[in-house]
Amino acid sequence: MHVQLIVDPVDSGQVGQRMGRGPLRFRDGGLPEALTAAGHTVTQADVTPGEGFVPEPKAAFQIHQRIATCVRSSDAFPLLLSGNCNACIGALAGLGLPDIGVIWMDTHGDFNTPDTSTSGFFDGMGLAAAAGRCWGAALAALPGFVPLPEAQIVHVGSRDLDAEEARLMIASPLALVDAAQIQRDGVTGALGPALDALRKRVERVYLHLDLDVLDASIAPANEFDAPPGGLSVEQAEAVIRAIGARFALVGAGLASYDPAYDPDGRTLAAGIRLAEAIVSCGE
Ligand SMILES: [Mn+2]
Repeated sequence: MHVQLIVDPVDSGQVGQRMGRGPLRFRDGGLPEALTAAGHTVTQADVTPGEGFVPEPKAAFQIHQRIATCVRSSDAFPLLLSGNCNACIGALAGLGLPDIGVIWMDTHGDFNTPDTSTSGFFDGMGLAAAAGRCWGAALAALPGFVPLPEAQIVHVGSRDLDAEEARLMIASPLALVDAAQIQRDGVTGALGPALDALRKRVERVYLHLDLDVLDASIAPANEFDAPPGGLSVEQAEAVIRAIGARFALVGAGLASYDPAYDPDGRTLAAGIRLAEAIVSCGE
């Protein structure tokens, strides 16, 4: 497999801070070497927002456009390393596929809108924006971007949804397979029916992996204290295998990793292992 690592070291419009350090840690901490040792060829592209004072949403839309250009200009498998989850929008725009499914592995919903967010955290709206629920005018100006039909989304591993966000997700046609379901029924039992239903709609999928879907006792990802009951690395691998068994995986992203919360490198090692599993399932 030929892999294009797209390195987006940005968190909330800031370069190389907090979760923006995660992509650099993966890049410099062994991910390219691990993929090469597994027999893949790896090229790398770096993206950053524009110079000068850039408001946070504008920085995000600039990044989306640059990621989309990277994806579009290469036939390699795009593996996006990003500080924020909303960078997925750039990858989807670059792929430019209206009939793509998205598997979104995340403790959080990322399904707030400006009208439901109590924190004001822009990145808590990433999946809602990808689905066209907000930021419509800015996204309409992003070449290649098509709002993602919500019936083509499977959200996996949630254990910390905001109340209003949860109401939106439950009312949406997206499939919601939370961490408690996975711990109760296993990956195959909990996730299999949702993936089978998605397979009736689409053949190709993009996988978004927020590292905080893993249990913090195994792999601490960032400062947002995730409740217990998260996925093990083996369960996350089983999710990836279940996807690979059904779909053509056309791209993936790892996000929300702040190395400051990972002093002994357990999350780094887990992320590298999961990236290897992802690439081995790539189209
Ligand atoms: Mn997220």
